[in-house]
Amino acid sequence: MNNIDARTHVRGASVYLDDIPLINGTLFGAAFGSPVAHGRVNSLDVAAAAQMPGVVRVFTYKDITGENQIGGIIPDEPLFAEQETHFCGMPLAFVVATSVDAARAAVKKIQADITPLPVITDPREAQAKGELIIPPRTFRLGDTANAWQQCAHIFEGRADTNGQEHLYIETQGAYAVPQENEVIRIYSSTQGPTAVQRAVSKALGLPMHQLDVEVTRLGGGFGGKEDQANTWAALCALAAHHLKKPVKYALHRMEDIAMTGKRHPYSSDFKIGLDADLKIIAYEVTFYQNAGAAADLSPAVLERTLFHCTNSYFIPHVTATAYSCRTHLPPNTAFRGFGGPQGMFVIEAAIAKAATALGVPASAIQQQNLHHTGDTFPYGQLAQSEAPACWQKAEELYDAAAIRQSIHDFNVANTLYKKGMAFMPVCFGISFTKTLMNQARALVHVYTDGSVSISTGAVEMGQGVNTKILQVAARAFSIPPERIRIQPTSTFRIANTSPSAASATADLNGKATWMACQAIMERLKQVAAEALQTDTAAITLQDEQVFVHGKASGWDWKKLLMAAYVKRVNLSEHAHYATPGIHFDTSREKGHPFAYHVYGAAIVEVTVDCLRGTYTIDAVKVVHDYGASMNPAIDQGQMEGGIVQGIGWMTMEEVIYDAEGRLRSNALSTYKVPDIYAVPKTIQLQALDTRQDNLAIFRSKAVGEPPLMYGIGAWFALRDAILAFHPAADIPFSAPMTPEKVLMALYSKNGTPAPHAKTVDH
Ligand code: LUZ
Ligand code: MOS
Repeated sequence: MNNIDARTHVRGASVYLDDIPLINGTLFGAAFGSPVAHGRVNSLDVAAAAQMPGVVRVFTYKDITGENQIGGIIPDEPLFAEQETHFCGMPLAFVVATSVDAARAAVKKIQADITPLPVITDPREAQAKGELIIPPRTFRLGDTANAWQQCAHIFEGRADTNGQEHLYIETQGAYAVPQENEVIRIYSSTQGPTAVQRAVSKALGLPMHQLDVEVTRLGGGFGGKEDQANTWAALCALAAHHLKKPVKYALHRMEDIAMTGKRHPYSSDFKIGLDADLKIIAYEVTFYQNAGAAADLSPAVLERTLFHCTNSYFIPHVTATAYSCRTHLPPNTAFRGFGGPQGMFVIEAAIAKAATALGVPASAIQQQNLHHTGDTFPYGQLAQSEAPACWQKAEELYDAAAIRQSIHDFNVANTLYKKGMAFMPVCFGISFTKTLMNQARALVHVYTDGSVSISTGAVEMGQGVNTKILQVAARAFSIPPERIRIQPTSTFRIANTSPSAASATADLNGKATWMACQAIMERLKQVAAEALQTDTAAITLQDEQVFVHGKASGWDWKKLLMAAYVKRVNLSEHAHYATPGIHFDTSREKGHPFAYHVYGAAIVEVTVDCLRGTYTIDAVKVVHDYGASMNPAIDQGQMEGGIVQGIGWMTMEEVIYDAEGRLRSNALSTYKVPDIYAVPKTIQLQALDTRQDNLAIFRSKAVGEPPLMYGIGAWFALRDAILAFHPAADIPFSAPMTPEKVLMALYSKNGTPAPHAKTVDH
């Protein structure tokens, strides 16, 4: 079925935060962020700002009625800086005025006297100075220390991946509207309504039952609104609480880019050992995660890096250590893949390094080491592996041998253009790595007119989760989708929700919806069974509005409902789902954390212009483990979007902070994202047949995050093309592979010099 938001989207009628009709008297906020990444605040002068026309009040930490704290996993993040600033953009004050322009004009009048302190932006430097968010963690399998002796080949190296701006089309924002009796309704552009409710509750010192966080939909989240919508909601709610007036703040794009955290940059060291047959025997890896100035979700992201550090491969001896390093950048946060992609890049780099040194294609090492069902992951879970199946199907369906041959022929025939290819297998664990978060609830009401209302904790952010939940209910009740409405997500209807994240939202909330619908159906069946034994006329109502004559059978949906209602049968249900069978013991770093894994394999093809360093991504050809997709159109959209987003991260998006911790890539003029010319010319998708899992909703596997990681193949395909031009090129494992880096590698002085371009192609 179509995405249920399609009609309002194409007519511009979908309501986002900034489209909510304003209540008379609404005030507008703007934050003043620290201009100094790390510093001692000597004074903050807001007097001039307070005198500006239209300004109602300027708030600082002194106005906080609860605790000056919005940290989630670890309480280490003040809402407002007090005596010290920890990153550029850290809120120091919040101006509230009668118009957006007045608020912003007043922000410019705020004077902060801040003595700069030493700034750390590099995670390795932070680690060396003991600046860690949490103690380091190590996942172990086998015994690497003794395994190196069995290795015929050992390679070591370093790999770096940069951050990534979320660039959701809708920026962050909130609108807090006071109700009677100190209740505040907060419209928030958040993936985690409960996270917002908790953060506001703490900052304001109000119980959660006075905070109704409501979300209709987001214009994208990508992880950026899993934890970082809290700040804006807390600022607006604080002001609304003091002023008893509605307060709104929708961030400008440049504020959003400068003040919010991004994907974590990682710097990593690897050591990989193979035997003479190219079996990977041992792998040691150390990850330095750039967490930014506060924990945010970094410990959970770090954990997922460890979970995915061997990607789709079985390696008998693994030691993986990860440091979450505190720096003076905005706290980095969830981003599609959640640390997994960063871990996968490093193992792919290790394999590529080994392959080049041994003179074999990387795919020979990759394929040979894919894990099989029954192999153990370093964290103890046993694989139900589709890795070899996806790989083989991709190889056959897309004729990898022919692709390889045609690239070879092209490269022989051309001097100034070179093509390259890479295989990218993906294995992604589905479940929040924190077991307790794998729960969801659904509230289903069936009305006596036959219409159905559904509330869950799921947040629609363009991923189509509401459509999928509606499909679940339509199937459960066997009624047309038009009879069903998915309501906005609200903390007053559904409590204690996990954020819409981890690719698990449709699974968790869909299962809860199914359970609620089933419970109602059981009661309706009972009513129907009893009615069939009596005179059907006996259960009609006097009211002719309500009386429904059935056809030959005498029964339809509405009549059944009415019969149930007359018999005082409950037509509502609140169901709770918790993923069964998952557990993880962090003291041993072993367990069964994931409900299931999603697999896939991609072939990525590129062409490099060896004079300019520019390139095109020619094709991404994928075999993906969808299970029994319940909505192929939505899932295809998720795939294509994820692939392009992954390619952007790997090839062009360059987050740059200077040594003082100021963001230099703070607008779309300086931060390049994929446009229509950058997307692959061809994206081919093929589902793996008949691979399903019971813990996926209707055996339709999670599709949100895994496709992003196919984008990693673009980096390695570019490397392949560069090596075709200059076989001894010096290509640091450093992402993104921008055209500048391609050019430097093409003409790197390392090893044999680049062949001179004497002839021009015809
Ligand atoms: N968020 C989270 C996530 O809190 N825990 C996770 O395991 C996760 N995984 C992927 C994306 N977001
Ligand atoms: Mo996420 S990275 O909020 O699933």
